[in-house]
Amino acid sequence: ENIRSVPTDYFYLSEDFVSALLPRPGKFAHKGTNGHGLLIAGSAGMMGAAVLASKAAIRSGIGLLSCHVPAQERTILQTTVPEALIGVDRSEKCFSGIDHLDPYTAIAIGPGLGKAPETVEGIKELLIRWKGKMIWDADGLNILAENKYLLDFLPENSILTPHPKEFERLAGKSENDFERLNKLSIFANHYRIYILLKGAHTVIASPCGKCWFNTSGNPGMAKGGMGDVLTGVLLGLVASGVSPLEAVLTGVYAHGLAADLLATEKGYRGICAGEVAENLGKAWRILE
Ligand code: NPW
Ligand code: AMP
Ligand code: MG
Repeated sequence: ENIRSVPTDYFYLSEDFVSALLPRPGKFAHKGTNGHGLLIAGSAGMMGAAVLASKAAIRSGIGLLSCHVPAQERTILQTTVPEALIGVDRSEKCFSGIDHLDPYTAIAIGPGLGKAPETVEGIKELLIRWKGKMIWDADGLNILAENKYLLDFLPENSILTPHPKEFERLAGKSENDFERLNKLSIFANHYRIYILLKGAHTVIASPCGKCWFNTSGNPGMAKGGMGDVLTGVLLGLVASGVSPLEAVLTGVYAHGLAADLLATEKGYRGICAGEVAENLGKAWRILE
């Protein structure tokens, strides 16, 4: 009886609804008007996560993408994602902080980041200085979960993308799906954020008490790196000027749709995260 609840409306995402929501690029758009996203991701041994998120971001409408990576790992990204600009950290092996934030229209942080003490300090400093659009995933979320007071510093309308384990770290254990769903709405409402509980039917909770269940995606996505791709999609959308609400609804659906289209060619077993990122264009083509 000590569990609060917030009034919540539940919806399913349909292709028509998502397609109608997706803003069309303007004819006179150029890379300067399409936003400049910053991805803070990767650490020694987990640079794949940064590569996957970058590949997805550059296929989701962003004008420019900068990746902030540990100094000794820069070549991996520079060679696999030539479209991305690279900024290097003072630390050789992990994120420890970033000097200039002015050029960016949105920041995504977390995939493959690790939880080194200097990374935790870097995140604390970032949260004090950055009040703009943000997407949080993976170790970014795990660091928030281990330092819960930081949640109060999240910019309003930030997007958090936990899988069930990451959500448990943030919000504690749930007895059942109903309790988990209720906690999700409370979390979104309390911190004034969008929070996506990833899974076979990803749930998107908004700060104003609405929840959407995604209908795209397939079991072939139950593989490492799929969530890192979603982070890139969301960065691409938000950095290019799509509102956080429209970005979460269209991004989650498009991510699943790209995997569905790929599965029709290669089967559930045959698809992988990198190919989903590369296949995003087919999903955008349908939705645009
Ligand atoms: P179990 O086993 O059921 O108790 P972690 P991670 C649970 C990076 N990556 N439903 C499940 O727990 C990420 O970006 C790098 C229910 C599972 O064992 C992170 O920075 C890659 N439970 C870092 O690795 C590619 C679910 O969570 C546990 C669930 C660690 O991220 C891979 C794992 O969660 C990866 O993306 C579900 N739907 N999903 C690279 N190539 O560089 C997950 N669980 O301990 O947070 O580890 O998600 O692998
Ligand atoms: P992560 O655990 O962070 O790598 O994220 C996994 C991604 O794959 C999320 O976007 C999930 O919604 C998606 N996913 C995982 N398993 C399934 C499934 N069985 N059906 C549909 N989507 C899935
Ligand atoms: Mg993940």
